[in-house]
Amino acid sequence: MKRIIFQTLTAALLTVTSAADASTDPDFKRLDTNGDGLIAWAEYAAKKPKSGKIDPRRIFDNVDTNRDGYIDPVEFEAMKQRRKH
Ligand SMILES: [Ca+2]
Ligand SMILES: [Ca+2]
Repeated sequence: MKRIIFQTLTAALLTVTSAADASTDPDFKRLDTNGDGLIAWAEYAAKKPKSGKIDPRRIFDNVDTNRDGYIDPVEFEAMKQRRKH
């Protein structure tokens, strides 16, 4: 019984640690519609963020710097940082 509680606590702590980035960002959450912590192209396209005349696919590929087809919280945060400058 105690072992199960310990494992649950460990899992909860790991979740808190990994959430200390853009995954808590309301903009990220808005785009991550299925809540798996990654923004897929389908999720991004469905929301069609305001991007002027720029092709949203190009924006997505720009943000997805490791080219795995998903925008993760680190990539999202890096994109926001770039936009500030
Ligand atoms: Ca998702
Ligand atoms: Ca990526």
